[in-house]
Amino acid sequence: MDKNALLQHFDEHGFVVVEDIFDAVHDLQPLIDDYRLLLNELATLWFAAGLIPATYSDLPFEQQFARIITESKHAWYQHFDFSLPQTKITPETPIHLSQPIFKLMTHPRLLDLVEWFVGSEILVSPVHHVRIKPPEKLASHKQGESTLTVKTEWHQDQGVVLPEADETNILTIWMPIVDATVENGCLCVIPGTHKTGLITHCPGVQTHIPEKLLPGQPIALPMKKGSALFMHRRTIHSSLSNHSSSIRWSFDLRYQPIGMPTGRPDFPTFIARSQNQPENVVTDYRVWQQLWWDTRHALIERDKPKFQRWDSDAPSCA
Ligand SMILES: O=C(O)CCC(=O)C(=O)O
Ligand SMILES: [Fe+2]
Repeated sequence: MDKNALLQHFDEHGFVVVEDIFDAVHDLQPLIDDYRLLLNELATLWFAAGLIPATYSDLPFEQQFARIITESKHAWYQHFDFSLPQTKITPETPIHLSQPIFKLMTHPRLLDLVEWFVGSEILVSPVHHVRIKPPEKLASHKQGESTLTVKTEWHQDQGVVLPEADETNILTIWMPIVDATVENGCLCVIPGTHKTGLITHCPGVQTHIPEKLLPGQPIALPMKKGSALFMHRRTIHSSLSNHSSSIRWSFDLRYQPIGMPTGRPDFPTFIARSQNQPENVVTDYRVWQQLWWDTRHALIERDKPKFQRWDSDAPSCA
């Protein structure tokens, strides 16, 4: 798709999928290997501590992953994420800040595309996650673990940051690390909803838009590994449950112009590309790592930092 067609699709529908951005061998395999290593390190520790019955190292990676996380008697998810949780941060809160993740976030082909939407001054927003969804049939007793490990309710990404960022052009990028299908829990979007305003979200286990307030017909968006979804901050979206027998995992990133609020002021940002201040572009993943470690330290002493704008008194949430 050329630039004009791509931007036109985005303006009209509020999202666009671009295929073959990431090469399976050069771009995604190092990331998968990084997570395989992490999984094996954790499995060894958890097995020794009696938290899992086996390390399952003879299984293919995605099945090993599914078995370990669904059998773990342990809060497993935060060990894999590259962002901090929104509550209860301690000096031991795990966060996985690896070079392959940094390389993904600063991938030149991805940033070339991001530049079309955000402009040449590109800041990496701290609202980013790995989502690891075990098969629902294995995972039913673990639903409370994290909202990032189960199906996602309807929302607008603008609805899960603070109002300070309402005018910030925050672009969501979502990319699957395995082919995302209707069976394993791909994303769903309601085309054109970026043209509506911000809709009331209700608090709950997940901050969500109640079904009765959904304007329009959703479509499922199956996507190939190597592709990425570019999505407007007001496009309403959700994801399906994972009914397959393997994990469905994905990364979601956010980019925005430098100098605008992120909507999560307690979390760190870095400059990924800039013509105006090239000297401030972060190219070493250890700088990014240190930013998050410093943030974790700063948040230990604090009461719960504020991330949500909604309260449950809204009439439509009743
Ligand atoms: O992967 C999912 O389940 C939801 C992703 C999402 O909501 C996002 O990336 O903004
Ligand atoms: Fe989202």
